[in-house]
Amino acid sequence: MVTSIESQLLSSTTELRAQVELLVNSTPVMDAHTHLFPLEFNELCLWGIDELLTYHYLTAEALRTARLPYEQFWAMSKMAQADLVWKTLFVDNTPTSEAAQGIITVLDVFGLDTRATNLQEARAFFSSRNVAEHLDQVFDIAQVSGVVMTNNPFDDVEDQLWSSGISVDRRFSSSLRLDSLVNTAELAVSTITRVRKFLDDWIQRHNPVYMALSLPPDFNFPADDARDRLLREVILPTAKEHRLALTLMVGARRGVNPQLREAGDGLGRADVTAIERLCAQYPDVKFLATFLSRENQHELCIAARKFNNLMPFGCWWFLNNPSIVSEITRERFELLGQSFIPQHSDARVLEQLIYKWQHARRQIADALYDSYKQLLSRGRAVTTEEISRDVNRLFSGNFNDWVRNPVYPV
Ligand code: FIX
Ligand code: ZN
Repeated sequence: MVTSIESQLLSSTTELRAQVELLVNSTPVMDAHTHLFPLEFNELCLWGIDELLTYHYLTAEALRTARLPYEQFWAMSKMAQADLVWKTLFVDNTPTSEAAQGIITVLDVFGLDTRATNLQEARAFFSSRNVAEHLDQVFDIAQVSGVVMTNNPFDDVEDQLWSSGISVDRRFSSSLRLDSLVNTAELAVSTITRVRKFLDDWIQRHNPVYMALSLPPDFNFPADDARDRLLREVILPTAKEHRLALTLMVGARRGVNPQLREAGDGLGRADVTAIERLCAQYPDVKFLATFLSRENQHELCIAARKFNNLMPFGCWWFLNNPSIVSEITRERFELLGQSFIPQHSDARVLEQLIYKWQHARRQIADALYDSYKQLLSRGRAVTTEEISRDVNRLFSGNFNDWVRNPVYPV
């Protein structure tokens, strides 16, 4: 018997809310940008309470309150640093920040004491884990089907690991990160040819899902500088030739306070028209773009409306706070329908997948529910199948389609 469409329509807001929550919380997500590595990458695979607490988001916060010089903090062992962060942010103060609440979410998921006065219980728990099983469980809890790594082709440690013939966990896709190439000074013409050959080989060997580059707020295109030349003569031709999307992460101001090391970067408002010009000049390259400044978010949506080779993704780094994620996600639904990638985790430590996705799903579910409720009030109800289609598109479909298919069918 065929059920009529009317009988499937979610015309009660209670039922609608329940279906949205169910689907948003149970649909697997493809995490488009992380700094995670699989177990095969040995010490590059970070997990456990000491890594979680020494995450740069938290060291920056702890060092605002803890009364000790930066150098003294960096001279401490990782465990001593983690103890200090715990005492400062979780014992002596209330962990209200997003990064601190993330730790609470992780501890709670594993049934650990969120009000502990020290890290004894948490350390005992994590060291009792079988790492491979733990990794599976984290992916399972976070409902993450796969993650994209950030691979630096010029990193010796990574290079040695790749060369040792490891077979990488299939849930981890590689990406070709080009920051160290772009940050090197002038390149001679002969070097350009060599670099192209080097990238071609790397791509052939490691099959990345995209090429990526982070850019400062003053990024301009076109420009009379070495970066422009690299883009035109190396990066964009390579993207075209290998049919690889190019991910641009714009607005990071590196080393604003170098004493804070990895935690010392800041942000700045960028010029979205530079990305528009790239999209216009390279219509056969697909761009994924994320901007770090809150002030650039609306402009990015409008640029994406003008160029269908531009895919906005994620609420990056300093934007990854519930209030801002909520605002940006709602703005994107209003301007782009479902043609964007709402979030990526940027996780560096395995268990961050749990909190970053749990917190993001909360905001995405609320924004999606409000959109459907508004639609209902205007005279159109949705079905469970439609919600499922939309969530799948947002959580994996848009990304998979973007990185697998060229702009125009050939
Ligand atoms: O450039 C990037 O990929 C940034 O995400 C990182 O550099 C940054 O340190 C980070 O972890 C942000 O979440
Ligand atoms: Zn990142």
